[in-house]
Amino acid sequence: MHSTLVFLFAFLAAAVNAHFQLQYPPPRGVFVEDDEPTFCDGYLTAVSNRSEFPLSGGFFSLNSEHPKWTAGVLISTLPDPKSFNNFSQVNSFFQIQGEGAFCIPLDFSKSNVTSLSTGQNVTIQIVFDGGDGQLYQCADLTLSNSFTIPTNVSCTNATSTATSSGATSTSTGAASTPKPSSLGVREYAMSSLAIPFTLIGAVLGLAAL
Ligand SMILES: [Cu+2]
Repeated sequence: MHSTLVFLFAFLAAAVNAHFQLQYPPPRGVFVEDDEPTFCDGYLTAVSNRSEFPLSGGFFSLNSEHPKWTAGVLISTLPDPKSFNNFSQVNSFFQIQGEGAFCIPLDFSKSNVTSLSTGQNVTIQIVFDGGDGQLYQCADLTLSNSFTIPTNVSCTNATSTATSSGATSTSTGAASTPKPSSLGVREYAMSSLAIPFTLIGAVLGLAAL
């Protein structure tokens, strides 16, 4: 009973605060708003109970409390990374307009990070900027070429308005059948793989807005 109430209050607190909350894969610990501007939301040590995560065809999901935001994924292959220098950028940063739940493809097999293998332990760090500075949450993973994200893990998008400064449109015309909005963001992110867009570039792009 007591723990249920604690959980409920934690959930409500997260729901009314600004910033973002990584939903999947699970972050190292519960969201701490005041620590989110710091490395791994203030969680400095890799967890022992890592989440299995697919080498290809994966996604991550988050809840955005900001209406317009830029995000990206960093990865470290160290067993217990301790600084941003231990991370490299997985894919292009992307910009999305909308608050609420978002599901973004995270396909390591199609990323610019090579030589990842099944069974490997990695840490991802989600970088998010909704206008009040860069925010960070980390998840400790074990990669797998046989693991599929369970279908009960939510993958939805509150809006389908993904854009990017300098990114070309991903529209391919009317030939394809209508798709759910979630696929819009997926397609956008896939096409963005071809666009060199560094972390520094993302910061400069935001500053120019
Ligand atoms: Cu915020």
